[in-house]
Amino acid sequence: MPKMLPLTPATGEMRRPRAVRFALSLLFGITLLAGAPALQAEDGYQLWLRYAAPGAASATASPGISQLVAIADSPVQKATQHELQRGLQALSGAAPVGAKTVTRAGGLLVGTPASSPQIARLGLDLDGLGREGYRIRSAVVDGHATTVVAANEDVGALYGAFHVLRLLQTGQPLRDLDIHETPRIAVRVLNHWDNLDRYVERGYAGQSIWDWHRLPGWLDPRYTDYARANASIGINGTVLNNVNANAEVLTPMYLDKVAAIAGMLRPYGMKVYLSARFSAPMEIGGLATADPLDAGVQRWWKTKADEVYALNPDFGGFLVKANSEGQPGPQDYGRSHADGANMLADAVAPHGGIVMWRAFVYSDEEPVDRAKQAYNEFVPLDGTFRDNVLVQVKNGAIDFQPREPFHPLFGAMPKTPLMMEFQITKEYLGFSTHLAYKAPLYEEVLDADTEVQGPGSTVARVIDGSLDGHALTGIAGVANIGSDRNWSGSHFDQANWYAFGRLAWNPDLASRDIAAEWTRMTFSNDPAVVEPVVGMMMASREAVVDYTGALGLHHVMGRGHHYGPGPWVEGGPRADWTSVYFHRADANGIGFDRTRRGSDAVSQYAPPVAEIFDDVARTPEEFLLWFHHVPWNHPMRSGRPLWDELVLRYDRGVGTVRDMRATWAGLDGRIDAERHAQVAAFLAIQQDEAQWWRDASIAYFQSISGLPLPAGVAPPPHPLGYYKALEFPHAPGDTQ
Ligand code: GCV
Repeated sequence: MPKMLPLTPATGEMRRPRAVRFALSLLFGITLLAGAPALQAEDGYQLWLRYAAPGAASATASPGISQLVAIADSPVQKATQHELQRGLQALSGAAPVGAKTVTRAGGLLVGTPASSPQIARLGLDLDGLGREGYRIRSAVVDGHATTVVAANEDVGALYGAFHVLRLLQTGQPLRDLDIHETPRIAVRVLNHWDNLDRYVERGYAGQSIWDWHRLPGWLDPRYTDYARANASIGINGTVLNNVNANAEVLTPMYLDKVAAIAGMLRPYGMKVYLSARFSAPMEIGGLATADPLDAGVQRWWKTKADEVYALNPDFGGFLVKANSEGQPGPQDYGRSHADGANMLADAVAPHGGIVMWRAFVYSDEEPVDRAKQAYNEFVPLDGTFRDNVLVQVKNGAIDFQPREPFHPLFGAMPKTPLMMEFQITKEYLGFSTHLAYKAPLYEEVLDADTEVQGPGSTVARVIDGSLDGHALTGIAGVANIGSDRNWSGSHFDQANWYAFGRLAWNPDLASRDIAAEWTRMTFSNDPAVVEPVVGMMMASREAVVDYTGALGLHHVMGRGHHYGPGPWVEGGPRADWTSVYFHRADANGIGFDRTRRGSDAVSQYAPPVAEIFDDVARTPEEFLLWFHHVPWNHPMRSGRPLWDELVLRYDRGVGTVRDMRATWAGLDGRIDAERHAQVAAFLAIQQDEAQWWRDASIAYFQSISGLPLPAGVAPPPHPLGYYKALEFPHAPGDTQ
């Protein structure tokens, strides 16, 4: 056995004897605290990595850990060891090292066969785990019951270490384990819509965490905590800047700053990517064109890529928003999206980089339904992209609405790897003050069946590459992270970051299980907390759908800032930025006819799905007004006419928020006061705003339908004009 060292902070490494440089052993007494720990003020900074003792119920279930052997030579190994040291030390609470449990308790051995002779001797089968996978196995090592975390590469061991910490935090026993984990999707990235002046587009959590002005001289320790949090859920990359990109990020001054951030994220298995502005060769390169078929432009990008990689050898690649919402792109020169993507792909290919080319494109000059445009533009290009290009597709065809049917591109481009783009930030689900747990939304889309190759051709199988045999696979989440102390603007919005990472690793996980796991680590393992909190979370997204507009209504929010209701929004620069374009309400009925008799968007889906969406009787009611224009008295499955059903959904949404608020109030004393108070205050805001959405929407749609409210339903307290006159010139997150 390697020599035992006392439990010391990370700085103790300096004094390690040379003989044990490759392997550090630490003695831990993990006596999980009996009973609920005393509640301490918490500000949410620790996220789900609080490493609070899981409580009495769990203490007996876990044998604890007496000894840690974690290799600590490479930066990734050091990060792993630091995290284990930090986690195990915190989880041991106030128990003295050498407490009774220590002598009989097991150990933890973490590493790879290459870095640990002990792991090599175990001869565990690590085939199929790849670079990032790991195995956790209960074994007897040198006569001691041991939990072994073994991987082919250091980063796999890091992920495995976080898995063990998760088991401990959630009070699960470390015995009889034989866990194999590999990520189902290769590129698991956050997309920061962060500008270089630290303004975050659609950000509701303060400024950008990237302190560009002080970089590279000041390396905020927060970057390490960011990387720890991401690694703990398997996120392996981040796009630092907004897709509405500023070319300056590609200048030498900023590339130095980018390399400094990359250096802090690298030990946690994270790569850095940049959003590239297509016209950069003109704006910062002095060229007269950005035409992707121009030899000078191609040379410029190759040289730029060489410069980026010289500073940052494992740079991930570029993300591009082109010819969308005013951004420059290849179509400015009569070229296709494939021409543009391939030019950039050729520039990064020699360095192993990739290009993530967004399919979020639409033009108001295009007379067809906005929901059809991405499909129309991209499907003809299938098979023409380079091997290192991923086409990044939003989960739905409009724009991160509280509910959308899955994007028809999924399954329609079998020769091209499509990556998923989810929004973690809540542009359309109440910013950071509304409690809306988005994992059920993600799950609904991932589980949706495209039927392109028969039943079971789920969106998850499109993006994990298994349906069409792609090895390059990806998923992106538009980050909700900012400079706020609690990272995400609200405590519950941390759950959306967490859930995104967990589903990116394994799209088959259930949103309820993820909610329970997160709640245990973030708040408490006490069932009297876990059950009600998970209940609130699981009801929350549907509540938002209900009070903002159910039954397939979409894009009915305030103009520009997207804060609050705006079903009356019309006119302005383009029709497809208005609400009336999408709900099409008139005296006879409501909804967008996307059937074969209407815009025919249904035909972009595989025939079995198209048949269902085309048939008003078979379309799921949650998508009714997405695909059909129906009369106000359309009979619903409840037996009620559509108008009554819609009104009752608004009321139901407000009612769910009222219930969530009462549930949370009942948790007073079981959650630390600081976090409890902020959540309570935000729920009060949410209740007021849910009521506002409900009142304003009913006032507007009643002015169109001319119908009375169902019996017992309260009329909106103000006339429609009152709601229409409200203005919010400084609402956060708007486009600059
Ligand atoms: C980054 C929506 C948002 C924009 C965003 C755009 C996109 O339109 O409102 O802020 O721009 O989507 O995804 O590119």
